[in-house]
Amino acid sequence: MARPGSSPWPRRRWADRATHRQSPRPSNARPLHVHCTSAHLTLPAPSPTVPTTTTTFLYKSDPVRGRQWAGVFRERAPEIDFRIWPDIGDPAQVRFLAAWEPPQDLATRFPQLQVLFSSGAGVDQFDFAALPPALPVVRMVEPGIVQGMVEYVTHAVLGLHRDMPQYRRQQQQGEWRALPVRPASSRRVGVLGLGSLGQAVLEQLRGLGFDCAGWSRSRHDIPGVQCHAGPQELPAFLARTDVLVCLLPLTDATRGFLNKDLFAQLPAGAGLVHVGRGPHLVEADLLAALAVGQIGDAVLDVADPEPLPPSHAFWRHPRIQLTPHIASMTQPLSAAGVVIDNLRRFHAGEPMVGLVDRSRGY
Ligand code: NDP
Ligand code: OXD
Repeated sequence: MARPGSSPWPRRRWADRATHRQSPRPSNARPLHVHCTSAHLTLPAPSPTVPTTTTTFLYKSDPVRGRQWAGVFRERAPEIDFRIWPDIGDPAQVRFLAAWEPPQDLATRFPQLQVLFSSGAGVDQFDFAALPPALPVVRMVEPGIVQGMVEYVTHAVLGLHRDMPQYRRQQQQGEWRALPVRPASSRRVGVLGLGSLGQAVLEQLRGLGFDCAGWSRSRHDIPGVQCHAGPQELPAFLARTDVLVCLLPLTDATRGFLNKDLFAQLPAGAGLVHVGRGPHLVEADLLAALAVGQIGDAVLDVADPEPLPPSHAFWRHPRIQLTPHIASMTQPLSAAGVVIDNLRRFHAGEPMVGLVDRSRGY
């Protein structure tokens, strides 16, 4: 990891940044038409410790969003040669890559690569075995993706809490029938995964008055949330959970986690909100649990494969609400700012936010 004084990048003084911003783009640069909304951002002020022109940051994901990243880089880190795939420039200069799916030959193609950033919160799309063993991998932890997830899960939990799927079914039958209205405090919500997303979701749900619990690998202490940790505390967590939210990362340990054994430990009629990854869920087990009412209703934002084939049972199931993996999305403007902050941390030898522990897979 680069440390002050040992960096391969020549330092620039802050005054140099303004000069660089006014200089014309190099003739080989592609024109960028960025709608600049930085006035709406509350990103930290730029510091003079950003790497310099010899450093290429390559973005390999949606090019429309990439152009928004480019605008933030131009504004806040103009010393960095920001490029959007496939305009890679000199591969030997590529030190940083932000990608959803990195190229297969990443190790040989970019021999100077120093950090791989995931353009999303998950990193299960990376083949860790194909990456250089010492290459730091950083997942996306940024306020935009957190806010989107909070909105989606809150909407889903409120919908289940207020019996919206049942009213939808009644409407289709022309049935006008009121169900009891329960206070939120009597509804026990449980969140699998207490990471950046799980914790933010719980904060919102707790604010709405739900009886909240969470489960994670290691012990957490979150005010107002009953925190459970490890396999030995999973049964107690499930037994008290009326609405289960899955916000786990997909790893070897969590693949197939939402299965019949787990469903059987929930109170009968529990709701499921699944926003993790499709392979967490054993589909046949969910269908069986819905058929006998062990799961009352399910809100699924992820599937395996995506998209589901047209004949798949989930599409028309009366107790499944399906969305096409839109629970949340990385927001380019805030994400680029967070990555620039991480570059500064990397450059200063500080820990980057979202650094992945490759041995755990998340
Ligand atoms: P984090 O890495 O911040 O948190 C992961 C949490 O899961 C941690 O609390 C971790 O425990 C826990 N965990 C991991 N493995 C286990 C295990 N084997 N047993 C128990 N707990 C475990 O992830 P994020 O909160 O940022 O994101 C979570 C996931 O959400 C992503 O990986 C992605 O799959 C999904 N996602 C889905 C989106 C969508 O649109 N549907 C959008 C964005 C993300 P500990 O705290 O102890 O380490
Ligand atoms: C993510 C996602 O991981 O969108 O960011 O699923």
